[in-house]
Amino acid sequence: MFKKRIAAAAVGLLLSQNPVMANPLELGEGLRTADPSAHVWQDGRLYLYTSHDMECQADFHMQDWMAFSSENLKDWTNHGVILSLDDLSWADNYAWAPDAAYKNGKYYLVFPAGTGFKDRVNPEKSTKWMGLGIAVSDSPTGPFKDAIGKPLWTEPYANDPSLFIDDDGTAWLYFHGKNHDYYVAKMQDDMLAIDGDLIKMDMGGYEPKMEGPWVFKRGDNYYYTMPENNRVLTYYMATSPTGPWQYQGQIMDQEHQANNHHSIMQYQGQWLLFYHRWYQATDSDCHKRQRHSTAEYLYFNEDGTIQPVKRTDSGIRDFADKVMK
Ligand code: FUB
Repeated sequence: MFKKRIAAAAVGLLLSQNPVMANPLELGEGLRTADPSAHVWQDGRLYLYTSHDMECQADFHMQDWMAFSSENLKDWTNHGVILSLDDLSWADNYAWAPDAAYKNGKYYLVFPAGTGFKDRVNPEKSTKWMGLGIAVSDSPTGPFKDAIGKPLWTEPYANDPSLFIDDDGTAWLYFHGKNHDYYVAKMQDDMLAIDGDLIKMDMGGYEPKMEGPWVFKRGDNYYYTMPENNRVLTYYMATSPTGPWQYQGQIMDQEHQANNHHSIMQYQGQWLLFYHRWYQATDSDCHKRQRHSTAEYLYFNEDGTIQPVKRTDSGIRDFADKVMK
């Protein structure tokens, strides 16, 4: 495992020298990443925590999680694999969308993982289960260690965590599950368990199917954003991290009848949307669309609502000139 991590990091470091600066992000040639979760930490760099798709994967049987960082959003450092299913005693599949947080002087990676098999032809035969784990490190790029050696809970099924630290230091854990999509858990201060029960949120009467929630705060407004029906990025607003939420509509439309997964954050005063796109891979034997991390600028209206974002090829390639002048 150690050798695998070093090799992945070394290959990525070499490939991150590529001068092309556009979508998809130049995270490493031949590397398929998805579900980018972006954060800026104390050192002023922007960190991306991603899922890691296997080359030409037939289903989402991913094995590990990766991290990347950049200062100018043009030159990316590949920090390699930061946690793998091999490091877990309780899951052997579905290394899906991670998120990260900094609290108590430590970095936390919250991640979904699971067991069993999803039978897409005969769903009644499926044995797939997923839960959320919490890993900790003194470094933003790991290696991360499973902090409790088990999932945070086993029921209900949970996937796609979003860990939001509020201004008062409270950590809120949002996720998507089966029929439990609009719940949030308050984390204990030590981040090793949830504090109390899952809290059902008031979504203002509109609760469509969704994946990958992402929560952030801007001014006095909280934003609950998500790929509605797994495809179209939409959002709600509230004045508290637990709602009541008010639906606001679309941020980004769908592409290719395929999933999207995103994060929204502010870096150097500029708001950014990180997400993934399905590109026809030209450097691959399977000649099918594979997922790659991408980014766009994101803007707000005066009333705090979000302006719709279009997918572009140029992405944030002029970030250094435009924002860092
Ligand atoms: O990457 C695996 C899964 O696909 C994620 O958990 C979902 O959000 C979708 O992006």
